[in-house]
Amino acid sequence: MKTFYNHVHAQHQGKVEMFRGALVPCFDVPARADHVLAELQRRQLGTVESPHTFDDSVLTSIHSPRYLNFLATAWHQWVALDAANADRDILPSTWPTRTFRTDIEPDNFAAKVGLYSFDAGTPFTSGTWVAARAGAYCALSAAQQALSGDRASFALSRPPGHHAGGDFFGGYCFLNNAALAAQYLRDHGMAKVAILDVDYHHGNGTQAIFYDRPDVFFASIHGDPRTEYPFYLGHADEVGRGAGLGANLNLPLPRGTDFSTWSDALTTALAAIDRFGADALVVSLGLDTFEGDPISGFQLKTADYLRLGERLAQVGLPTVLVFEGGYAVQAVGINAVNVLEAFV
Ligand code: Q9C
Ligand code: ZN
Repeated sequence: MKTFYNHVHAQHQGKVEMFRGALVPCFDVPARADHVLAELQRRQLGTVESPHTFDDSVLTSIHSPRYLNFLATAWHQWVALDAANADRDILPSTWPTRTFRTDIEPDNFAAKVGLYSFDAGTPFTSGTWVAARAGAYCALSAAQQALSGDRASFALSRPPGHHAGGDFFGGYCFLNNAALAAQYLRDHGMAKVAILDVDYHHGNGTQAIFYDRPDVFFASIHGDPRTEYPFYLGHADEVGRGAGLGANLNLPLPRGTDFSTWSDALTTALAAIDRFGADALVVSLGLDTFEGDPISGFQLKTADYLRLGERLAQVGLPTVLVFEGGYAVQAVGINAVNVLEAFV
């Protein structure tokens, strides 16, 4: 199994995020990816490569040109406001909620940041664009590998992607790596692609991107949005729209859910993916379902990730695994590589 590793992920290093009225240290730290890489190397699981690069047209297959232009220029705009901003991260503080217009991009920088985001937990830093773009290239390279016949490939990158929509960032995510991989598979001969999102948090960005489409099935197992982030999407009655009706499956579970219940939801999701008849599978591989995760509420144990890897392999499809959340830094490497090792 090939791993495409984002060698510049540490250039995205947020300082603080807003939590209960205070700025607290970021949970998406570079050490997360470092631990996964170290564990892959310790177990000598396949090869680790740098991603290939891709044309901008590949990014615009999922993200709007004005959003990509914002991401590419945001840091420069921020420092141009005040040279002292170079020492501070960009953090959104105002948003266009219901009744506001989103068709006009404001000139004001803070207003632009709000237009293209949905929370105050996702700092944009000097290296965010470079890191996020290289991460997208990792997911695309892994998709290429699947097209060339590899049974499984892994995109090891941060920042994660599944909360990012076509034109917004949030939930620590900027570019939707899993969506880009799925679209790349679609554009290169795979007629039907399934995305399985096993991150603790609902993949609102991925769902929104494909909600109207019949060719990409999205299934997600996650904390119930009535109590869990991202709160405003991920309910069981969201089943797709228009031509996409029936191609979206949400399986929300209560805080405290353990592997036996979680595993039943996985059975449901995999059965639905089988009925859909996908040609390839993209997995949004979040490890924040772990019992020791500091910001999540499921109770999966380290050995359970071996069972997950076995179940994913049993689907029998070319599979692209994309690293998402997982904030128990000491365990995330072992847990992620348990999935991968059991798969191969
Ligand atoms: N104080 C992913 O797992 N808010 N994103 C958490 C913690 C945001 C998680 C609040 C969580 C986003 C990719
Ligand atoms: Zn998550």
